[in-house]
Amino acid sequence: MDSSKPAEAVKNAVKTASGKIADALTPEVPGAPGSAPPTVEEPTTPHDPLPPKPEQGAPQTRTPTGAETGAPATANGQQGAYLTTAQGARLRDTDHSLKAGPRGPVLLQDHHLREKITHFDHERIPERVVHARGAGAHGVFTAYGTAEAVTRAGFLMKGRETEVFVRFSTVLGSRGSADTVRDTRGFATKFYTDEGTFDLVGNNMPVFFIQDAIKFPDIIHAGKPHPDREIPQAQSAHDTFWDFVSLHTEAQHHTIWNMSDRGIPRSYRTMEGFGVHTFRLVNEAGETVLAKFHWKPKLGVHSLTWEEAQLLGGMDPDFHRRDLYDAIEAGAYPEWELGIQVFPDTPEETFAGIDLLDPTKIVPEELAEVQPIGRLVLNRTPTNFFAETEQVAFHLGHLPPGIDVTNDPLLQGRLFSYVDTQLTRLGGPNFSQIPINRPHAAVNDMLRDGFHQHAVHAGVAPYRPNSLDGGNPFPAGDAEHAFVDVPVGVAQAPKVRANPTSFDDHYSQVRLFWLSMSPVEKEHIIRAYTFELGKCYHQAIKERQLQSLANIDPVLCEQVATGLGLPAPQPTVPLADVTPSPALSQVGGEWPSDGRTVGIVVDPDGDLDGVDEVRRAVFEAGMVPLLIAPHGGMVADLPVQRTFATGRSVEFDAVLLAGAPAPAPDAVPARDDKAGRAGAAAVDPRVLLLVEECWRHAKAIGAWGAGGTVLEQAGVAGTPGVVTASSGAEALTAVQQLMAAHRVWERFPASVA
Ligand code: HDE
Repeated sequence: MDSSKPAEAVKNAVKTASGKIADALTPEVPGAPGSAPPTVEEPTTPHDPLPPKPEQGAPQTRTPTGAETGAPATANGQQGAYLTTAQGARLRDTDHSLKAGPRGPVLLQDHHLREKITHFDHERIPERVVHARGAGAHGVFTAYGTAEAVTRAGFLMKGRETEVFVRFSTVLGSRGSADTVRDTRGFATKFYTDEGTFDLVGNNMPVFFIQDAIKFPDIIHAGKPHPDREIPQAQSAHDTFWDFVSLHTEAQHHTIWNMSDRGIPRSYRTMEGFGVHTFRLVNEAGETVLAKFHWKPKLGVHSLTWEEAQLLGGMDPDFHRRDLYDAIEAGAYPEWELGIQVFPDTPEETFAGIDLLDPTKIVPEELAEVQPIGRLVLNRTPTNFFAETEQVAFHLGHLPPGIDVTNDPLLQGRLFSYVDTQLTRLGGPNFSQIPINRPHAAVNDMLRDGFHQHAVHAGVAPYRPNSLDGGNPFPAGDAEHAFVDVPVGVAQAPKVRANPTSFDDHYSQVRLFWLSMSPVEKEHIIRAYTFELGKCYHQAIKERQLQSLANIDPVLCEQVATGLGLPAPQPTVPLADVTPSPALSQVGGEWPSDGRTVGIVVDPDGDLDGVDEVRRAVFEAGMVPLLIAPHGGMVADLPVQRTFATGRSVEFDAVLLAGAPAPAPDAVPARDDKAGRAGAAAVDPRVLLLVEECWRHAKAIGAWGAGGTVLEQAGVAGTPGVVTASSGAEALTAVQQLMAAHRVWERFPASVA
């Protein structure tokens, strides 16, 4: 049987679904599990495994040494129609242990029972120490060729296409924690180049908490839950975090990024990414430059509001994961441009007075332009989360010829850490042979044996020099594009545990960041500090952090102090005279709305033809329509995705009201707390709540027909970003225009300038 096609039995079962329903489900809202709709009856006719969903990708079937096998990606997993043991013996029963009679004891000889349970007992591996919670996707990187002058890396040559796997993550939380917590996000990219794998292991913030890797355990121990009670999970709003960052003031720059809207992204698709460290690039002629890597999202940088983030933590803890996979499934492929800031490779390793080896500093884009060098498109979701996202192993030392490291002490420590952690996490030294980590370049190392060795090495001489294997493997030279360790000079210096004095400035760029924010972004930062410090138990820690805020900006300090009910201290260092960098603000631009979600409130007695038209128009506009109705299933011919009970405003980027639905039978507080406003209202109170929340989260709202009544009842008609239109098409057009700015910013009145 051809394993790429579903069995006849399944196809026939699908065909029996009513034509009417099948038609109504087209185009489909993303997220259906499985590649074919299930039948009510359990399928019993044997057939090969169903194919993966169309949008699912998998690691290429390469040998452990990087050779293409030509086998389909599905060969990575299961095959054949029948249940077997791990050794391939077909089994007739997996529901009953082998017993001495139906009521007798279980027999030790039951090899199937033992194999099944033993394997299950060992299904878990240690989660990542940091970045445990994440989501990955496959994609392709296409180079513009604009980096050819500065690097010999083959994958950056014009038009070159390279397969990639990207894993996004939060830092602090455990594997099962919520996606929308306030935290830094990881942005790690594995480029499978034909000159060896390149891992760009970055974050969504361009600076880091510490200047030296030796302090990484300290900042992480401070940020993780308290060791006695193991709370709070996945957040920095607690005493140990603020204790550390207020004593260790080089962390203040990264901390203000976390307190800004960058700490609560709307989507992985709306995050910038940064390599953070300065790298050294080397071209064919052996000339070098220093460079910083940037990822720029096509959809612009966009964040949640704090209340949205908190509600989502309960409503949909998988919000970012779902968003990433739904977007790919819907064909709204997440996209970024890779760019570099290029600096001359001078002995001082500074640019415009900024120490390029200090990872707590940025170089403002206004001083060194970010030059685009290629485009990343994520176009396939993983087929198996564990095999791909959990087992992918990144390492800063995975460098292709043309890209080298610098002496940034944070980077240097990371070069040690990543392999070391995989030894425990992935159970031995052969993790690069796991399918997702297999290089797409020929591998001929002299590493042998070890746990989980998949390669079958031939020959007798895994050493150099040798004559017994004919001298193989041979060292490569420039002509063979060997990796170059750039021969940078190392200054004569005493061996010390010390930083250069240029690392001592802990406040000027924090102030630069603050002054670069728009008023509404400043309000959010004040709110975040006030919230987080307000959650701390000890006043001494709050006072100490207020001192840092005073050294950043008096307005910031006073506003937070007011919220905490504490006096605002005076600065202990002179306030830096800095030039703001408008590029740091995420407000003010216009971006495409690809893959955004539009909630459509449906009244079963309302304009259903209009709803159908709008639903299709939303799809055509590259967005995802989610119908919200009083009950699940279908409303006439329309499939319902959310009910007033299951839906919540925070799932939608914009909302359209196609009617004014009367209170549904479950609109009683005893059944649904959200119906708390039940009473005299003619409209279901959950719909009013939805509109109120969308309004205060500054989302675009549109209505037509009876939908206008809802706007009136919610008291928002005629306010900025609220559209009353004569048809669904008109409402959608207006709402989509508003969505380009991400939010209706004028709805947030700012009290600080
Ligand atoms: Fe990491 N980091 N890190 N980190 N990091 C890990 O490696 C470490 C740092 C980053 O999706 C670990 O495989 C040290 C900066 C990402 O699999 C570990 C230091 C930046 C990911 C580790 C840093 C990062 C990690 C844990 C201080 C942004 C997730 C599991 C010098 C530029 C990768 C693992 C993925 C993961 C060590 C600091 C990004 C323990 C010692 C700075 C995106 O090895």
